[in-house]
Amino acid sequence: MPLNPEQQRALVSRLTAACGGAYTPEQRRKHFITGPQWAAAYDGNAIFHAPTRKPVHFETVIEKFAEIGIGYWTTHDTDVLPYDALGNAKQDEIIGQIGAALKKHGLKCSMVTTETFHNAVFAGGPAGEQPEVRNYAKWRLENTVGIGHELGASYVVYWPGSLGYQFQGIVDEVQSLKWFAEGINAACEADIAIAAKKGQPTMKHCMEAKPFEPQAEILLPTSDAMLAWIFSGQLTHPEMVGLNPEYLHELMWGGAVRSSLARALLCGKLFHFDINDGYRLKHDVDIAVGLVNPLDWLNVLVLLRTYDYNGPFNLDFKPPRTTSNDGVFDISFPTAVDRFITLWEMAGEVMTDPILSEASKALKEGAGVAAGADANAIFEANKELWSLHELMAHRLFQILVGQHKGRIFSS
Ligand code: GCO
Ligand code: MN
Ligand code: MN
Repeated sequence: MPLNPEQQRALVSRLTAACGGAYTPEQRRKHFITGPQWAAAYDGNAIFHAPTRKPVHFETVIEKFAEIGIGYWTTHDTDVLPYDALGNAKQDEIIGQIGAALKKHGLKCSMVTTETFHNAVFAGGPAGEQPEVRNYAKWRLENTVGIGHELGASYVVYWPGSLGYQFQGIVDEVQSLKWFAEGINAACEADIAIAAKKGQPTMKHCMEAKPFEPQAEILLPTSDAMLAWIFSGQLTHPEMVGLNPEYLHELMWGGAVRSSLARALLCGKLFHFDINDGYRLKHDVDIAVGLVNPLDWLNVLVLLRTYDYNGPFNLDFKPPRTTSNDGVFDISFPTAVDRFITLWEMAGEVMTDPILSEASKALKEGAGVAAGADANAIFEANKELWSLHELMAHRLFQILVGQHKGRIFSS
């Protein structure tokens, strides 16, 4: 029977309830899950494709996040401020309204970020040749740091999306990287000054890499490139600067996300994490967490839990163009949060699974043979042990599909 839009929404609600498995807002709030203004307000536009949803105001986003149980809100400066409000009394007024909305709904602002890519002024990048462009970009970063302090945020993110270039040999890459550091240095200095004045701690400054969009070549395409840059000696406060890797961005260039995160953890620089999903070597589709690579996501969370990552999990995904305005808050956000929590809990099961624990321990103990420089003897002594790798992979699959609890799929 054909359904009118009202009946369609009723159907969506009924089937959502029939899915079961939803956590309560209280359970959801126990996790450091943060919701971006821009993700909720994304109108469905894409290159070649028109918007499919109406604009959504921050008041609505904050109210809906509170209802769902997302305890933290994040934003770009220009998600909420028109350009002509930046840095003046109008900005103060809007930031005041945001502060009041957050308070009213019991949310906190965890992170702020500067849009240094959309405006035409950034056509040549925020760290381009012209001093006035770079000074403007610095001012925007400093202004955002001020907004962050005003709203009580602990993190600032930098995604230098348009720090890209289309022709080889036109920009001086070394110089550009130095100019880029000058911008972040200015933001750290502003942070130190404001923090001292307000008696607040300084923020964590988090670099986010994306390998190959929107322009042709990117100077800092991966989290590893960002790490090299952080430790390059160009930063005046490298201790304040770390990473905000995004799951999909690390996958896009063909890397293994767990290994990218491991390198960030090793350096003590995993400050913030953008969570989503998608495909290797494709456009940045920003699909919601767990819908493409649930097994990989489970493994990522095992790693993060093993090394006690306690920073934010930022829901940086794009609700699909086929989801309605109502669907964004009825389906996209609650189901993304719930899949994350389920995977988080399953990661706990992986960590305490007796089969995985025993196998892992045995692998680390080895055969215990005293064979010195005899490669063949070492191999022969250990060769049955290595079969455990494949068994452990099977066990992870079983945990993912619930088979470790005795469920089988034959009738
Ligand atoms: C992307 C980027 C952005 C950044 C945001 C924060 O996928 O396009 O990840 O969403 O996270 O701009 O600075
Ligand atoms: Mn991101
Ligand atoms: Mn992305």
